[in-house]
Amino acid sequence: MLPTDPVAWLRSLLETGIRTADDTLNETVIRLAVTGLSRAGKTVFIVSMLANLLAMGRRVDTLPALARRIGDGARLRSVTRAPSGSSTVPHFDLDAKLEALAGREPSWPDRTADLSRIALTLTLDRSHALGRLAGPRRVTLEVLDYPGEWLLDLPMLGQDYADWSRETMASLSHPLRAAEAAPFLTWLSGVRGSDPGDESVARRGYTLYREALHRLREHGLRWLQPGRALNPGPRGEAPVLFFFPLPDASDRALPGTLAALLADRHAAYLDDMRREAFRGRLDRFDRQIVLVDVLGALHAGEAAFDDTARAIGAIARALRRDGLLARLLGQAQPTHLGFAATKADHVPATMRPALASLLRDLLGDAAKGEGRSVHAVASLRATEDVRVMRDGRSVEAVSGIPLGAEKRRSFDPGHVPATRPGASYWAAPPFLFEGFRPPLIDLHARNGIPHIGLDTLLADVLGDALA
Ligand SMILES: Nc1nc2c(ncn2[C@@H]2O[C@H](COP(=O)(O)OP(=O)(O)OP(=O)(O)O)[C@@H](O)[C@H]2O)c(=O)[nH]1
Ligand SMILES: [Mg+2]
Repeated sequence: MLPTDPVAWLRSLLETGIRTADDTLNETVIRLAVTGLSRAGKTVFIVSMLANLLAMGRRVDTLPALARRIGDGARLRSVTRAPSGSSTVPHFDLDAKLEALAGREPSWPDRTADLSRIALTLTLDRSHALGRLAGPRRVTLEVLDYPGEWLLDLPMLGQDYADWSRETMASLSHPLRAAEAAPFLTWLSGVRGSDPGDESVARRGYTLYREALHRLREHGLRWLQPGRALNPGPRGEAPVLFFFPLPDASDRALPGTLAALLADRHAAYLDDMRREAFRGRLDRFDRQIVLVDVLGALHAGEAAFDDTARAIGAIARALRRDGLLARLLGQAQPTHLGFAATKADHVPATMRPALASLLRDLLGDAAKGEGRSVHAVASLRATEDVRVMRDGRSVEAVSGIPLGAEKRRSFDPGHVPATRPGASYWAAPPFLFEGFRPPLIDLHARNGIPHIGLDTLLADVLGDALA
């Protein structure tokens, strides 16, 4: 049959040919960064994504939207674990995490303490005749996991010590922060930047400041810098960390003073982070997924919610094409950026569109544009949707086994606002957020892992590279 539009046909044939030649020469590598503040759900997301991709390779229909996306242009032959080669980054131990989740007493993964990496290889049959001659295509998907606390070091890269001190002292004046940081602030009132640069003073101030950060994290606050004070990583608490903000930090501290000592430490910390944590690791990625625990923040109250909103705003700005990362590290902007509110199984299906909409509202312009999408997901669905009575009316709710309990219970979590909530929302009874026991999954998750919306998110972020 003759093509109806020969020019378009010729163009598509040429494009196919070019793509095929490209694919033949290159085994494609996709680097996917899964980022998010601490406890956002990164590790669980990675476990679920990998287990579900491996199950999809075994023909289990566990990621239908992604399978549909791939089915149009190519067919998935297999999904296997790629050898870790000579990577210097520690290996992400998927098996150990799956064993813990699939155990008799299923348990969630521990807090992540260091960067780790894992890769899968997807082998795809080409759908078009020209491509089939060239044989199957191999796409290696590389994923990095790391402690969420480190992400907030990103906005620090754009500030000097005086700027950072000013900003940090201003946020410590917020009542909740001031109360939790009281021992540090009281001690600080007896200290001047012009005091001699004494190591033991630096150490004492750092210890008190770090303790304040730990208490604030327990309150659900997320704007906590520097990240390594909370999670020092495998190298431990090195002296480069021993700094804290000063109320009278200035751009021109005299040599030998405490202010100069702390400014030097701060500069060395940023330098170390650029070299060790970001360059060559978090900076060279093609695709990015940003996870946000919006529901946990709603539950933690207005101060924690505002804090999370501020943190994700700063991170989204850093990730812009002209943003901080690009300027500081010469990094190319990822082509696809997916934002997701996690743990969406804590609310019934009818509320999930509002959850995605709330995240979209918090992100503003960062979520707009080509290749950007916003979702509500549960990486590991621990609940079912049910109906309960509220004020004499039947309403949708969820049911699951609370952590530490044996029996399933129903929860009516409350309302999720579709846009950033105002004073009346915070005055109403708080949003209920209970930890649930992970669901029972088969050993090694051979049949995949129950989730909500992971397939749509992956189709948006990775689909074009696999189709
Ligand atoms: N019900 C439910 N809980 C989840 C889900 N994902 C994460 N969680 C909960 O959130 C906690 C944190 O998840 P992680 O994946 O460990 O979070 P993280 O972002 O890796 O945290 P850090 O390593 O501390 O930065 C888990 O221990 C679970 O209690 C989900 O899909 N459903
Ligand atoms: Mg983690």
